[in-house]
Amino acid sequence: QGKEKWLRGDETVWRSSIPPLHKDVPAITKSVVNHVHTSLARQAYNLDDLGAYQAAALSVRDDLILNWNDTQLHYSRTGPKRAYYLSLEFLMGRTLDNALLNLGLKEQYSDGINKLGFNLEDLLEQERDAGLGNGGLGRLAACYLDSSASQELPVWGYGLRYKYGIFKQLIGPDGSQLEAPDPWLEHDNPWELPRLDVTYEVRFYGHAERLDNMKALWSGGQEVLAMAYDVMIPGYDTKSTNNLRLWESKPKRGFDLQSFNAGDYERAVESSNSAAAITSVLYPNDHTTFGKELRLKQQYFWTAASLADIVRRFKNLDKPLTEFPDYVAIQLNDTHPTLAIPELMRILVDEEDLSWDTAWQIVTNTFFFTNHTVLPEALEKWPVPLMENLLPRHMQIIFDINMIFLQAVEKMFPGDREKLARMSLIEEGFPQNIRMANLACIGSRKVNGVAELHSELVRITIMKDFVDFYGVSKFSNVTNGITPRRWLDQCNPGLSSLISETLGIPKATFLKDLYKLEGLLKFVDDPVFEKKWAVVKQSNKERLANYVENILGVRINTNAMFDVQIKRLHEYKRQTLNIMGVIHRYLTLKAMTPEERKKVNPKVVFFAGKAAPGYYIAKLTIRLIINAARILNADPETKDLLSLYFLPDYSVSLAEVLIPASDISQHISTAGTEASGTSNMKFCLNGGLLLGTVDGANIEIAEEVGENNVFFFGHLTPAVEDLRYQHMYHPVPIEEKCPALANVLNEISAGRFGDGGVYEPLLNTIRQTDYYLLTEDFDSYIAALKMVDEAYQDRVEWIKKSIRTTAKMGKFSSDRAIQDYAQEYWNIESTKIN
Ligand code: T68
Repeated sequence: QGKEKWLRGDETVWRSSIPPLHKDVPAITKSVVNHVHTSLARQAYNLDDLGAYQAAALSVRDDLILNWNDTQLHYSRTGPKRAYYLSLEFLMGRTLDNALLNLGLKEQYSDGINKLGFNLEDLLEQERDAGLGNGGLGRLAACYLDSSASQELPVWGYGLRYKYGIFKQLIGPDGSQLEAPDPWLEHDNPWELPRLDVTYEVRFYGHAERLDNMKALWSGGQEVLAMAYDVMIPGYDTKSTNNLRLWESKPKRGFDLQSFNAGDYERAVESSNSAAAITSVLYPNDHTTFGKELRLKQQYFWTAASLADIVRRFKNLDKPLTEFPDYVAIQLNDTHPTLAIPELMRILVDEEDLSWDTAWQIVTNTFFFTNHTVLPEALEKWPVPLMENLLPRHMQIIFDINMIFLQAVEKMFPGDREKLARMSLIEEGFPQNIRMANLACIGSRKVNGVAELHSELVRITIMKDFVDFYGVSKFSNVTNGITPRRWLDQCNPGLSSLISETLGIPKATFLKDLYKLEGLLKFVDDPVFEKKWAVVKQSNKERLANYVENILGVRINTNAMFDVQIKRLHEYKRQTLNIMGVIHRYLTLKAMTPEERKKVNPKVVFFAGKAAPGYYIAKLTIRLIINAARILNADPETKDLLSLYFLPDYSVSLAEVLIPASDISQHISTAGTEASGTSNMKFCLNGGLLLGTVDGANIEIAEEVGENNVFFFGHLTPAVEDLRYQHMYHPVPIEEKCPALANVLNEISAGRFGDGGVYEPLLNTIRQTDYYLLTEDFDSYIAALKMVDEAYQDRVEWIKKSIRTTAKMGKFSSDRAIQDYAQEYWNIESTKIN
């Protein structure tokens, strides 16, 4: 280094010509105006907010690119071990605000934009969310990228560049969810760099011919092209800027000229259409698998392109392949990228001519696997005939891995046929299925869950046999985290400033070391501080009220308690429990005298979240919420005391408005079903209290903040199995088991919230098997809600709880989580970029 020969031309000319970063207001306005004129071909007289946003974004992008260049050059020169985060979902949300905060340029841009006659906050609203994910799993990936860059760790993300992200949710006249496409790239995306020169060919179908030494030759079939788009990921308060590489599918050749010339246009474009289809849309299902060929195509397309890219980068280091795991760690975000395991085997054995055993040694030292759920319906399985047809070579490799593995199992547990059947990569049946979690487990060095309870459930349920075989040390825990840059400073600047001013430290100090928030505990009893704390919450409630007024046209009472449940709609998350609780509250209010009502705390209940388009019961739940809201919000006797809103089209950006405004939020899954949850952490970081079950990360939050600062209810995990058994084999009528809930169901049936018949299928899930145990938890849920009401009456004590909660959120920074992965799993180190 330093002594290297300069590659091209005059080094001093090159170096002195690199543009500077835009750090002061004059440089910023100059750069923005430059982009208005030259990139957009517009001028002051015809510039609107969208154009001004685009010019500002292009200007910020210039800075990101310079930092990105330096970071990537540094890593290519020094060749450190790198980690790769393979995720089918990256739920990034908006970028401009985050980039400005991470670069430390927000104030300067705000001033500059003002000078040009615009308002930065308005421009920020012009940006579309990058919604390339369903929920927690995808947002977690985005938080981890922010933390990796902020901690100056050499980590790249790999994913797909879907043309359409998560669908846009509309509400029909009858209150039901409708879906529309999400054309998020319509206005061009300034945050990505198309890499026309970074392409790989990916094969599907064809024929695999076995050769000697467990090798094979895979040929024929269809080939498509993967082209890279790079998304810059700026670290906070550092030059370090990482990369998220997203693949787009393209036809290898434009179209089939022969058919075209023969006049068969349809046929000519057919294959190019089928290539483009691979990355056209994000599958909107969380927690269910359908075995659809296009989804498997997505998974292979993405893992094949990513691995080809990773192997090529490794080869630039000029090291023997046996050292691959010393330079590369690959984290599998759920089982979606599990095909990377047989794909790396294929590359090493078939293309690089390594022995099977050497290759397997490399593979099992490279991969790490994160599980995000123990729900049986969410565990990925692929039909053998589908795999055989689409990826014939991978099917052979999976069979070979399985054969060798089962021999080892048989050796350790001779004669245990049932164990063998459970551990096999192949589930018997018609057709046979491939168990992706089993493959991910045996192909990885370590397996982790996402919260303590969940990791324990992984060990004692879905991975029990594997724990017996490998020993428990392969199975550990990394509790999820969230980035405090977006989920405190960006979404709640008022609170962030108050904390900084109170602790007497710059924001950067606690945004980089969230444990610093503990300093707030000293001020819990300071009435002046408490007052300021309450003022911030109040202004966030006003901001939400303005948002609601904008989209629903109604003004909500910001003196009421704000109660929020926002997450994907799912039976296990029990939005139904919440809505039944709301209706119960309504019926109770109706039965009160006006005198009694005067003592009641006003409350506004918010829901938001999308249902998978094919998930009938979840969609019915939305419909019930919306139709109940229509009745409640129009009832003159009660509407000032209880109102209900379903905010459509939940997104990262909407979460950023809702979370800081919440007094209490609900995380009420049946015990043992929510692996972690991450919005629970976001609410608490913003001083919202938590009403929840003893599940997922709720437990660890309570450990941190103390049980007297959270509202827990419901049965515990060990009881759940037993209760379900009782419901199956010794059912007790709901009228006996839980009269309060029975009454609510009857009112719905009777048509109090519109045609009762519509809701029967939903109500019957509760009346019949009640798999998620609403009848078991309803009474204690209502009791917990009552405790929340009582606690809210003592506003000063509530504020103290709120401060204590925020103060103890240090553990839940994704910086802590990513350091766990870096040290305990990947073995990578931070480096300063100059
Ligand atoms: C979530 N999982 C967990 N899955 O439910 C949540 N699944 O408890 C946890 O906090 C979070 O992951 C992060 O660990 C999901 O969000 C999906 O979205 C999903 C998508 C496709 C297929 C299966």
